[in-house]
Amino acid sequence: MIYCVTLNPALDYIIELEEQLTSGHNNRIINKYIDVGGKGTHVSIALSLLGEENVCTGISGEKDYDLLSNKLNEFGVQAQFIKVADNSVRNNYIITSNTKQSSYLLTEMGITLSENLIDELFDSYLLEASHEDIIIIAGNPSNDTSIEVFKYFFEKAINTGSKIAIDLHGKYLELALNYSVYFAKPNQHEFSELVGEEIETLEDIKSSLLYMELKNIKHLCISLGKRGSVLVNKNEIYQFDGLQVNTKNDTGSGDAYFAGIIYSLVNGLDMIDAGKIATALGAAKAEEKISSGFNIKRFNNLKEKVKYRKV
Ligand code: TA6
Repeated sequence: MIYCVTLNPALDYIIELEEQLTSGHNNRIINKYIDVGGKGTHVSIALSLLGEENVCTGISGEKDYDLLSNKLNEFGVQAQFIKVADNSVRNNYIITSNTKQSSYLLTEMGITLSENLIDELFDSYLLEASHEDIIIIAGNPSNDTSIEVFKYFFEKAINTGSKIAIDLHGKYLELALNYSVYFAKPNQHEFSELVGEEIETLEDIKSSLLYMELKNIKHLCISLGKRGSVLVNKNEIYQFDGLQVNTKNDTGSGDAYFAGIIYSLVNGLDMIDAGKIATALGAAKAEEKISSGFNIKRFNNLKEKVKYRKV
């Protein structure tokens, strides 16, 4: 089973502007949408759209949970979260415009986790996780969740024996990489921070592979933003160019990409197929106005357009 864990889910309030957001201007709103927010939730939606069964779980505020759950149901995903009384699902705000520019993302803090909540999560929804399973931890806990509580969570996940796939950043990513992880997807800046030097070129990436060995990361992706991505495993590196598409909202593209890698790994596909699928999913998501999902026909069309090379 694949468990998609979101430690700080959200509702995304998407505001579509007539023009690119400009300070000092009257920025006219032409549309508004409410969608699922949070990274693990998006990975779960993408895997479900690809027909890959998974459990969408985590720890959520109780207020507005029904709205989050109903939005997930629209994609055929059943929400199975621990609900925390006297807390709300956080609201994130995304400002987009039909100008192919990247969106603006404004995120609320969310709920503070505790060891008791972590125990409740494992006892309720991760009890059966074992060495045959994958636990995806996508999205940080709220910033005011202590690193000790996150460590408590992460060690419980490791101790299930499941393969651990992470999309984390900052201190939480750093902590996670003290353990053996199955898949990690830092961006170029995060990877530079992790290896302690500026990673600019593919040569820099090649020379830093020792880091990956040392850190025992089985599969590594380094996202390079508009320049696409690099996929690395033991002794192979492939670079995949980004796709030029009619970007409506790039929020959630990284989550769709992540789901593409997981889908490929669980289906035994090689790195080339994995990179093409992930890149096409991220691009197809960017063509949607909301934060979740993608057009499956468009994804299949884009998949064959992905350019790549062995490094
Ligand atoms: O990756 C997209 C997204 O999940 C948005 O839906 C928005 O909710 C934001 O990222 C949440 O990111 P965070 O790292 O705060 O969990």
